[in-house]
Amino acid sequence: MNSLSIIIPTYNEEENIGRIILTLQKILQNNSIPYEILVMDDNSTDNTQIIVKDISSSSPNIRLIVRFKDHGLSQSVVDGFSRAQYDLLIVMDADFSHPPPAVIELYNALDGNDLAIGSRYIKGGAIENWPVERKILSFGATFLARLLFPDICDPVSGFFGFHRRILNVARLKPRGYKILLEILGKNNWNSIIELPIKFIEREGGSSKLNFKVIFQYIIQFTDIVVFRACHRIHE
Ligand SMILES: Nc1nc2c(ncn2[C@@H]2O[C@H](COP(=O)(O)OP(=O)(O)O)[C@@H](O)[C@H]2O)c(=O)[nH]1
Ligand SMILES: [Mg+2]
Repeated sequence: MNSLSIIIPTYNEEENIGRIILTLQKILQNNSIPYEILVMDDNSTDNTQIIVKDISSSSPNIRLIVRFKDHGLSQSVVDGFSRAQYDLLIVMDADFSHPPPAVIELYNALDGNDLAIGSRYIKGGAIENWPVERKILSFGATFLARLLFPDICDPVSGFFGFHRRILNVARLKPRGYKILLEILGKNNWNSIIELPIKFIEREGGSSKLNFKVIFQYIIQFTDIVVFRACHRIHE
């Protein structure tokens, strides 16, 4: 069995982080998958760090990494890629929007594929409990991304896995929330699979999405277009 590193970015997730780690531990143990979980925390001001430290004191494969500078979701995730030990990497949110059992499906799908995406927009996927403004924003972001990757239904999902071999960290300019698009746009990969997931809006804590993040997405999109024009990357 290949070992798996799961990367979870957090900022003030005290209502979710303990439960999501325990849920993942159970699922991974039941499936006999060797793993580590990296919690990439941007120096949360709530009890997130205390909760993770408490769990990691008895489980060394749960690792808390507190980041004091260059805060941001994508920056934290890319930092996690460098700190993770294993060759299979999965990124997911802390807030239960990404169904934990689907981690096993992504893991299995990486046997034979470079990348596996937990997809909200492929047949069978869904989004639950999003207000209409949020749906419109996501539609706009996905529409833009599909101009680059017309064959991928959800190129901006926050729930995905890949093999380290496809990653060239030096090329990435992490900003905003859509780190998957950055990976798709700036790395060479061949095979990709999308698996339907039901994205469920968080119940505990609050979303950190704001206008800055939306603006960062436009900059990121432009940067990827320029990068691809200069580097002749092919899917
Ligand atoms: N490290 C880090 N994690 C973040 C940051 N912003 C959001 N997150 C985490 O990224 C995940 C998704 O964030 P969320 O606010 O739920 O975004 P939404 O689902 O798009 O509304 C959650 O696990 C958050 O705790 C950040 O600036 N730094
Ligand atoms: Mg969320």
